[in-house]
Amino acid sequence: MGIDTARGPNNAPEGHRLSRTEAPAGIAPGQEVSGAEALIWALVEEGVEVVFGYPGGAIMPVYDALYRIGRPRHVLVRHEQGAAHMAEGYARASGRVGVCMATSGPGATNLVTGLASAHMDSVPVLAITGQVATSAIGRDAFQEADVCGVTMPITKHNYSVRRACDIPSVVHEAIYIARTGRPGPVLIDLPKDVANERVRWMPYPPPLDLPGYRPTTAGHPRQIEAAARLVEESRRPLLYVGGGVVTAGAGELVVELAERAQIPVVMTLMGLGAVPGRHPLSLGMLGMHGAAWANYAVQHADLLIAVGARFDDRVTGDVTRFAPGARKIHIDVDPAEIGKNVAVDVPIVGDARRVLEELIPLVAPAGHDAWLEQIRTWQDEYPLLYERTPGVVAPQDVVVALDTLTAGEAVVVTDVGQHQMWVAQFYRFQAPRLQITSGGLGAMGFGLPAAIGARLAVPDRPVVAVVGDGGFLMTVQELAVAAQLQLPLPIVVINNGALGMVRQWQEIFYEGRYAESLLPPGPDLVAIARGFGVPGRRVDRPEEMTAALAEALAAPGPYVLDVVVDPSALVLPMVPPGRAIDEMTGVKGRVE
Ligand SMILES: Cc1ncc(C[n+]2csc(CCOP(=O)(O)OP(=O)(O)O)c2C)c(N)n1
Repeated sequence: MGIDTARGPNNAPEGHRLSRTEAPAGIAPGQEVSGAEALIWALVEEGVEVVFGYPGGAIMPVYDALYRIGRPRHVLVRHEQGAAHMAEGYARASGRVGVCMATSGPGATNLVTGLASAHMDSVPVLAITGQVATSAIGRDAFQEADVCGVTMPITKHNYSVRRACDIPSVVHEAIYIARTGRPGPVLIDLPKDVANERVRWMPYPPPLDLPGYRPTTAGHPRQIEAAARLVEESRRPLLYVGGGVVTAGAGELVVELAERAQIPVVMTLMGLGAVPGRHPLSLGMLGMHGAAWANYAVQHADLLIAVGARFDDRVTGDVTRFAPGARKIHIDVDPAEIGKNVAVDVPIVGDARRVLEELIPLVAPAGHDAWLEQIRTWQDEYPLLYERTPGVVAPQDVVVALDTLTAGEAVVVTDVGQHQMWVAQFYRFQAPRLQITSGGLGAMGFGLPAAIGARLAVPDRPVVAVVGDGGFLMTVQELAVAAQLQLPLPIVVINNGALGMVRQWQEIFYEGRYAESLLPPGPDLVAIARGFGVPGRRVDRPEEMTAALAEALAAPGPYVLDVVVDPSALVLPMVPPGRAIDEMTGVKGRVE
């Protein structure tokens, strides 16, 4: 399977359109339209292919316009949280802006989790919400909620539209802001009377006038030179790569730099796949559940080159003891990230791709044999280990089998919990945008809807959802969407009968007091799937697991594989809270 990691026009800093194909114009300047129609035409002009949404009173004019114009494609979700996560999944898989839509009040507030998740992981999402009529705003009208107020801290920007004539430029700006600089979610709140107001359609696209918004994309040349000098002086350099590299389409350049100067690479959860997991210089994930060798490499490095990473606490552990002997270069498009958690020696604000393009020619080819040899010793001495109980499926084995069957080239969308970390540890993602997960927010219920969004975004790649039995039930109703659209989508439930990650913390830090983390037996997930018209199978024997997984992967439509796994399995190693990242427990696959 060939994976095209090239950066499409949507994700380039210049240009305004979302899709590679020019949207055919269906409307002429001067034509009279309603505000709702203007909104839909603007989406069409922007090349929006699909909108995930759910109708209701305040947004009915928009749905009526959508019905009459017949574009973009609309996917009716079964809960607005699903719409936001589908838009996220669509955006994360494709790099294009994902669009979701909901009515005012409860519809809009149901989007909040997905918007917060997109905000934390810098995912370009456009949310369109209906609002009560302007005359009713502030009067506690039926289904009124101050959505701009509610989403202020979890969106990159939001708009309350008051005049229909502003709608095309608001849509154009909103999409531009969502996908440029450090991407993020943008919300447009549209009162019902504004949606009904009549206006004349103007030439599209309207000019962009954003004096207060000019993301810096080119790094400072002197800082880039200083970085190159640090690389040359260093004997134990390490690249620390985050989701910003995936967003910037800079994975191949990181590989180029790594190979040129023989620099090993550790990745954050969000950065996985930026460098192929099977590449000899890839050390996999660092941090709380990172491999021991990756964390040791960080703590022994004399230079840390952070690219599109934000020194998150799950990565650094005790931040005052993170990479203590390393000088630090930090490349990030968002100036607010520089120095936020860790003091750096060379800060470079800019787009990771542009900065690396400038940096690479300044770095002389080099080898670091002793350093790489030291890391290989750690890899031999402290491999990723886990225990197997005879007759019981080890959850890690499910991920290893998935990795083998798909050669690390599937889009794997996870929910949140232990299974998410096992996928991060044992699935060796071969390309950017294959790993899709709610990293920063860690929102349970993300997996199934995000996988549906991803499935629609990249129809020619295998997409697999891996979810826990807890999180699966949080958004299980979206199975109806997968069934309705007959999406080829294997859903692998790692069923440990528990809220596994909570249970794990309770086992290690709360002396085994499993307060409300053990799920009562049932429900029958295969029967639930059948109720949605989705076939499925339960498997609990190790010798049957791989064949059952292969069957699920080959299914022509959605398929639920309920894998009953060892309930006592732990995600190890683990950095206990407050410790430095080389103070791991469970390096040998069990808690000592
Ligand atoms: C919406 C939400 N509520 C609560 C949590 C806290 N939480 C993190 S992991 C986890 C357990 C997840 O259990 P399950 O989905 O069965 O996956 P497992 O850990 O067993 O793989 C919980 C409750 C969360 N991350 N998100």
